[in-house]
Amino acid sequence: MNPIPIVIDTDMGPDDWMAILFLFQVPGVDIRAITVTGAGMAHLGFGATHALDLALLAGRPNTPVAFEWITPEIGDNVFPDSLRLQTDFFLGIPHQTSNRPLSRLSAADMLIDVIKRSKQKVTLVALGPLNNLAEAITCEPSIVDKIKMIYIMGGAINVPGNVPNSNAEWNIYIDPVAALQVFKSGAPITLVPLDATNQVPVTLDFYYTLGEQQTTHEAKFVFQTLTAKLDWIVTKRYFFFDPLAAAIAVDQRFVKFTTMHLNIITDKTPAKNYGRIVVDPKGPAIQVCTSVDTRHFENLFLNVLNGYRM
Ligand SMILES: [Ca+2]
Repeated sequence: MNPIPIVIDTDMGPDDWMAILFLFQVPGVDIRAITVTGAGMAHLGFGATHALDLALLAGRPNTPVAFEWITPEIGDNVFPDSLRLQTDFFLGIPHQTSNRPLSRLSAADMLIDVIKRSKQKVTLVALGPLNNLAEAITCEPSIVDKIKMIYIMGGAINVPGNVPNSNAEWNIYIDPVAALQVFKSGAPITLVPLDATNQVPVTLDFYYTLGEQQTTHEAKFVFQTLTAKLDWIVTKRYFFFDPLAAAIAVDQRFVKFTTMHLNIITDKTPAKNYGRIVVDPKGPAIQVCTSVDTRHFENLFLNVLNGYRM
């Protein structure tokens, strides 16, 4: 069987690192490129070079990495600076640095190029704000026909959000206009919202289990990442946001979906609704992950990271 072609679009936060290392370890997956947005967790240059470093760690140093050329106009909706700075410096985790160059293509052009050149339809795993995808689809709408599925970690539907207005979720809130362009593009979309990720907290039990079972470089790096996030784990504030979306992109035996017609509120007033996802019969049909078998996910994540069978 041909390997599944995947492009990861990411804002390179710590849970993105875990998701990326997981995907590199999945048998039968071909990571064609990593495209990095500067609108999310890591500032632009740092995020992109970290992606090269992770590709090196995963033994795929030639994976193309492209980034946005211009820091997007994202207004006031940004992650808190303290989080961004920690992310910029890889949470202080020691690692080998790649000496490979970043692509000469912008992130959007890389998305277009990889999708157009692929013989098979391409799966996109979107782990950050959606401005790269929106730009690619706007510049070259024909790529939509060659997208197998866009798996998006984002949104909060029937649960509270996690941004200052309490109703939206970060990835959508940072650029709701871009997210709505992607929603309306006609590409098939599977959304992994907070409704689903709330079901996969990073528990101390999982942390200790990973501590005992870290046989690969990938598993060791994830353990170090979680160690740096231990205060969040202890206070039950840390979840497998992006790793869940990545896992669903390659294995759907442990989740349930509901198809919903959804819209995104892009009006800035009232502020409490900005970036919120709402059910709207006129909105595009989106496959939404609503239920997760938590234990199955944890085992899958642990096994794949360690190079065991899925
Ligand atoms: Ca992310």
